[in-house]
Amino acid sequence: MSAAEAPPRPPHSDAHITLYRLQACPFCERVVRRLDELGLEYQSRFVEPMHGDRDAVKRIVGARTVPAIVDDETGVAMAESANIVDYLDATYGGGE
Ligand SMILES: N[C@@H](CCC(=O)N[C@@H](CS)C(=O)NCC(=O)O)C(=O)O
Repeated sequence: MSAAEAPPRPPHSDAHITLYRLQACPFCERVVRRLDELGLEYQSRFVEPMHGDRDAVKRIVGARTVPAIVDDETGVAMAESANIVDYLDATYGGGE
């Protein structure tokens, strides 16, 4: 099927964002709140509680802290809740 024949994909309706997070992590909840406010679907990946056991996250985003996100639609991978919220607003916030 060519791209022209493909069914239209509603903007940002697929879970192309992966959120690396921990239970009861206030920084993660901040990102979750913004994802919800923006109506973005996302997949949660709960990471190892021990910081030293988070090599997979380190490989993907360059840091072991959570939250971290990977956005397959834009190719962005990043950590730091404030930066993630800014990124989500800039990318999906509709210019508000
Ligand atoms: N400045 C970071 C702080 C994130 C943070 O401290 N996350 C905790 C979990 S709530 C963590 O990953 N701690 C392990 C570590 O600091 O290496 C942010 O805003 O995202």
